[in-house]
Amino acid sequence: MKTLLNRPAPTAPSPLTLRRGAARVLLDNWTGTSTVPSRTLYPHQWSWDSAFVAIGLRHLSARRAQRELEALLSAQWADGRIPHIVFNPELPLGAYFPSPDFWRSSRAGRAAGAPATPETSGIVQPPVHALAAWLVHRADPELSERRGFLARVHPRLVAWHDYLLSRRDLAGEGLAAVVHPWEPGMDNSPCWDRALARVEPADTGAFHRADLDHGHPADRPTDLDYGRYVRLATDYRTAGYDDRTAQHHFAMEDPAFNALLIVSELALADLARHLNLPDQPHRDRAAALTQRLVTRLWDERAGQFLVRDLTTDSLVAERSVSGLVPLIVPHLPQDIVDQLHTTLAGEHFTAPGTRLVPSYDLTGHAFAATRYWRGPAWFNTAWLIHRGLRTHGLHAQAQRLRTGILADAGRSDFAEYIDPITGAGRGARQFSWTAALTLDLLCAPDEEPDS
Ligand code: 2M8
Repeated sequence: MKTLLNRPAPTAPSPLTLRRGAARVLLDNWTGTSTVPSRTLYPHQWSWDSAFVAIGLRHLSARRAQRELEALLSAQWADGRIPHIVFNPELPLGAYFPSPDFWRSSRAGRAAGAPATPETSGIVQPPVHALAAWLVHRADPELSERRGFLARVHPRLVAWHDYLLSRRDLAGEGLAAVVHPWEPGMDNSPCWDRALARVEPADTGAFHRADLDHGHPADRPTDLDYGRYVRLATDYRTAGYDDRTAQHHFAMEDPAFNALLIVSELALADLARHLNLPDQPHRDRAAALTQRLVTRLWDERAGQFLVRDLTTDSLVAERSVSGLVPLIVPHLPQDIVDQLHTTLAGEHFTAPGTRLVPSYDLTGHAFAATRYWRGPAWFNTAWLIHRGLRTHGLHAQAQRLRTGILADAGRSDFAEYIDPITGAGRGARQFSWTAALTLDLLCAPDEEPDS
């Protein structure tokens, strides 16, 4: 297998062509109030997609980027959760599965605080939003001030983090837990396999997988996976989406999810300072979370973070990109930064076909080059790791990754993900976060991450 070092530098279209192409994707995927991840596969608004989209959109229109986040936050539940999907009521139910009539948020989730409208899902996704809000503000502080953007989003983002650190601290150990494989955003990662094996799948004949109308079955999760996703979501719905009473049969502490919470907590500190509110509580919280992340999820032998399964209270011995994303946390111990860097550059994550980071260990028993989060390399995790490398002063490595991201985005028509062996684009094309994060790398090449 070729290594990162002897692979020739990828070529990218000119920055202007790339920039125009990325802007076109974001314009085409804008619905009037927010951006869909893909017109075909994902025709509603997704939570962490919107945060990534806002980070890119700010370079085209800071106003639109603000509206993207505001639209998402307007669907926030009274308990603080930001739902992972906000449904567009104008689309037919069959446009995506699970549809609004599956989640039934306004009825089933009423006691937990779901809004009467719009209809949403009942689960969450990684908390990238405060980071996005701060970056969007910085793109045009004057507009932000004039529209009262930060003052309006700040309390909602605080409520969101409060939800994660109270209702979702299922172990009582100071980290947020995810209760469905869709929550960490890495749906069919091998990290969930053992925990999912304990879940009785729902009858796959009882639902129609709209994803297979657009995506190739060889790329997508299997029917068995879907049976289990549906079972877990159905059980949560039956419990009224109420974390105080729900019995969670899937409960995991995910490194990337919690790392993003830390970075977003630091962004909240910046927001608070700007609004003349106390910022120290946010910094204290970020410090406590960082300490818990290290204590509970760092694995010295693996040289990376691992997922913790709360049912067995043990670390899951699978290497996924989620365990490298914490590089984005500014105040990690230096030896951990060094080891993460070594792991990133080693055999598990150095792919022959791309400079992007595979979603799962290339040498792992469950590696599958085209199947979604079981191997393919994704642009959002590459962007996060790029930011992490810069955070820790690893500028040459960041620059290499940046070149790779731009080249792959351009030649794949902004694909959803890349086959790490062949380098071929896979999944949806004109995918929004690929375009948005490409735009961000082109337009903010020197923006220093806060620390
Ligand atoms: C994928 O997840 C959805 C379910 O939420 C799906 O497979 O239908 C994941 O890649 C997730 O991270 C992403 O937010 C979503 C929309 O792009 O698609």
